[in-house]
Amino acid sequence: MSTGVNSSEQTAGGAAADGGVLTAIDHVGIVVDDLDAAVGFYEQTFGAKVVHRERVEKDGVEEALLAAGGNYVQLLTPTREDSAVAKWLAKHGSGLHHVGYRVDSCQVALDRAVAAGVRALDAAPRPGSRGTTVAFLHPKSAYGTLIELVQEG
Ligand code: V0V
Ligand code: CO
Repeated sequence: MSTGVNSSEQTAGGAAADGGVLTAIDHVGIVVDDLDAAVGFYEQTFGAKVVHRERVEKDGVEEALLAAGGNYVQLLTPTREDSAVAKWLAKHGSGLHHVGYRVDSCQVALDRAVAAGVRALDAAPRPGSRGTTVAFLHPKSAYGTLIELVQEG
């Protein structure tokens, strides 16, 4: 029986019993050319607080994570010229780059997306920032949005 869209009831496989595998928006990823200036903008304009900063070598990014309720704004700037975000920044300038959806199991969500015909950018879940486990899905198979599946821990 359906328990409503806000139910957190879960199946053994990690999927929400009634609402699929996406449990929340974890973060919006915004690529910027000047990380400190962008952090200053969020602090001064909204009183937002930086809760985490990290360099993620695999992705070639430096990140500042700001809290927005139980979700995050992830400001990203490239740390090397050959990184995905450096390429994107050169092409588009600063702007919204990806959406991170929270899932209970990155593996379950990834398997489900791949089974549905979506092109994965990561063959298997891998480390993201702040100790998360993540996998990316190609924007060309997801209505023009780069999707990141984010599992805590
Ligand atoms: C590229 N395209 C995008 C896009 N990036 N469309 C929507 N959103 C984006 N972010 C489009 C682009 O306009 C082209 O379309 C096409 O895809 C091919 O793009 P490209 O410029 O040739 O770039 P590629 O193919 O070399 O690389 C694009 C992908 C790459 C998405 C494959 O960025 C990637 O592997 N991303 C996953 C890793 C990542 O983004 N890491 C940074 C965040 P047209 O012009 O052909 O129509 S790290 C992070 O968030 C972490 C660690 C975390 O949260 O924990
Ligand atoms: Co992200």
